[in-house]
This record gives sequence, structure tokens and C-alpha cells, in this order.
Amino acid sequence: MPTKSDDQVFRALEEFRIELPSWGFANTGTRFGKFLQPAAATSTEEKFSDAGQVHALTGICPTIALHVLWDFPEALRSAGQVSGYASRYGVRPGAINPNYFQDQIYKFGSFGSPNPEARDEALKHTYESIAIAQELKSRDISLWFADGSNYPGSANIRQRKKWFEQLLKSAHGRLSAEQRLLVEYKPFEPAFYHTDIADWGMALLLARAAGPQAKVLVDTGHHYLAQNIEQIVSWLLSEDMLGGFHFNDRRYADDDLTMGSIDPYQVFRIFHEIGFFEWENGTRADVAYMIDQSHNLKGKIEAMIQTVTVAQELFVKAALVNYEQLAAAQKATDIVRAEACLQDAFATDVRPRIRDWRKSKGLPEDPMAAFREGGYLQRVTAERSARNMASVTSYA
Ligand code: PSV
Ligand code: MN
Repeated sequence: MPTKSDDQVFRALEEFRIELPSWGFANTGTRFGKFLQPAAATSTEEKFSDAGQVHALTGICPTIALHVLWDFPEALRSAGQVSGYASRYGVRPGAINPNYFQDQIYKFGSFGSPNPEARDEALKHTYESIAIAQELKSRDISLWFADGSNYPGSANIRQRKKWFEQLLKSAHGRLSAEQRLLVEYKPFEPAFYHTDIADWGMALLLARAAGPQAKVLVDTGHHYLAQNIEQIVSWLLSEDMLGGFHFNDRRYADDDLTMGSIDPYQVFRIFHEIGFFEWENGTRADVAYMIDQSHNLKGKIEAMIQTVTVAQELFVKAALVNYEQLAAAQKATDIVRAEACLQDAFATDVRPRIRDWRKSKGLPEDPMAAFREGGYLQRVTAERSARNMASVTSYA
């Protein structure tokens, strides 16, 4: 198959950017425990510093997603400080994520709680998150609700849906013209019987009810195993309702494994659907690519560098698909040739082209090797080790 020109590959590399999650640099674990890492970030400033490292070495992560409760200890009043970290470490604040899942008041939900005080509190927190985003010039407010129930009959599912519609609409009313609300879905966990926003259809309906600046966020870990995620992506694109992604990989459920570590072809197929849509429509899909991973065992910064380089490779591979040939093969119902268009692109080793691009940008050709040789990890390990090891961790 004639691959696309180097020019097109270069353009794909110029275009691709992916957002880092602040929470991926701190110690996180499973519900059974955390394995503390001596170099993990212990403050918001350290998360910015680590994200800055990843961006400096890869050149494609200019923004960092932030969680309000974890990164803004004084809510809106912390925004000035966060803005200072952004200029110091060279990464801008990205999506702002409210926390609706930790406070005791959310025991039976937030937007869907039968307790009016919990709903008020959740809405207030959303308004504050939108204000933080405005202050920091962040476009996206990314909403994930842990709301749901554990036992049949224990929740009024239709009533909760109504509360979600109302409160999302109110939240939408606070957006400035360029901002967006992203509505994320997840089938289970922490709720184990029903989750209020369990799948893309529910998220789509609620985003539509909220208003025109609300879109759906697809977290790749939030699907049942056999689900065809690229088809969901394709449908959301065709409805102009795809707002962004939380990328991670999983073998079983929401495992938060490194993007592409289990099924790189799936990530490729997702990128392909987006590229093919753009080619057919002659437009750019306005989609935020974000990572949502927290590694319990891998070194945090290395895991992010690995993620980002894999994401870049898969994006470039997908950009190699020859759309003219693909469209012709589809039209001719030449199934084998159509499928081969994807397989050939996926099988192409794009790493030499990416190395050339990095060289042309003054970036290290091998970001992981540069990180290992750079001394940053040794420095922060010495600085943070005592703080990290003092943090107590237990399940019960
Ligand atoms: C929930 O599982 C989720 O995917 C949401 O996006 C949260 O923001 C994130 O994980 C927290 O780790
Ligand atoms: Mn997520």
C-alpha cells in the first residue's frame, strides 16, 4: 500500500497533543492499599513540575488536568497559586474536574442524591469549578459522577435522572461562551447495582439536556469488555457530541493500565475513526485527548512518558491510513482490501519518522532514555522520599 507522504505524517505529529492527569503523579493505589513511591509528587506544585518534565521531553503535553479537591485546597482562592505553577513549569491548566465522590455528604449521591443538601452542595461545587476554570482560562469542565446504588429497589432511577437533567442545565447556564461541560460515563464502581450515568447513551441524553456546550467524554476503561468503543466514538462524532477522551487500557474493568499496553489496535481504531471522519467531512474534530491513569507499580513519570510516546505512535499510525483507497474498497465491498488499509497502516514502524520530528523540534530522540539520564528522578527522590514514606496507608 502506498503510505502517505512524510508531509502528512509531519502534520499529524504537529497536531497531536495529549493532556496529563495531575493525579497520575501522586501516590494512588487500589482499595486494598498503596505502594508508596519515593519520587511521587506530594503537592500540586510537584505534580506540575513532573508534568513539566514529561512535556519538556516529549513536546506534546502542554496541559495538565486538575481535580478540584486534590489540587485546589482553597478552591477558587488557590487559582492564583496554580497559575504561578503553570508559568514556572511550562504546562497550562487543562480540564478542571470537580470531586463529587469523597465528602460524607455524597454517601447516597451528588446530583442524583435524594438529599437536597447533597444536591445543593454538588451544584455549588460545580459552580465553583466553573469559576476556577474561567479564572485559569481552562476550556473544559469534566464531570464524572460516582452516583448510583448498590441494591435493587433502593433508588428511584427516573427521579434521579430528572435531578441530573436539572442540575446539569443549571451548571451549563454558568459557562462562558467558549467553555464546555464534558459528561463522563462509567458502568459500575463505586456503585455496584446501578450507576446514574452508566453508558454513552445516558451521557449523550444528559449532555443534550444540559445545553449545546455539553459533550460526552469517553473513558476507554469505562466499557464492558466486548463493547466496540470505536463505534461509539464514530456515532458520537456523527452527532457532534464527542467532547474528549480519558485514555487508559484495561484487561478486566477500569484497571487504569498504560494506554495501548493490552490492546494497541483498539486505540489505533479509535484514532482511525476520528481521522476518517475528518477526511470525509473536511473538518477537524474538536476532541480533547486526555490520559486518565494512575500507576500503582510503575514509576509515575516513566509511565507517563511511555503512555505519551505510545499514544503518539498510534495516532501517527492511524494517520497513515489511505482514506481514498479505503473509501474505494468500502464502496466496492472489497472487504479484504478495506481491512488491509488499516492493517498496513498499523503494521508500519513509525518510530523513525517520530524520531526525525523530535530532532527537528530540538527534543530528545528517545524521551525515556533522556529522562533516565537527566537526573530529575534522582533529585526528586531525594527531596520527596521522607515525605512519601511518612504517609500512612491502610485499607481498613
Ligand atoms: C472515574 O473512574 C474516573 O475515570 C474519573 O474520570 C475521575 O476523574 C478519575 O477516574 C479519577 O481517577
Ligand atoms: Mn476518567
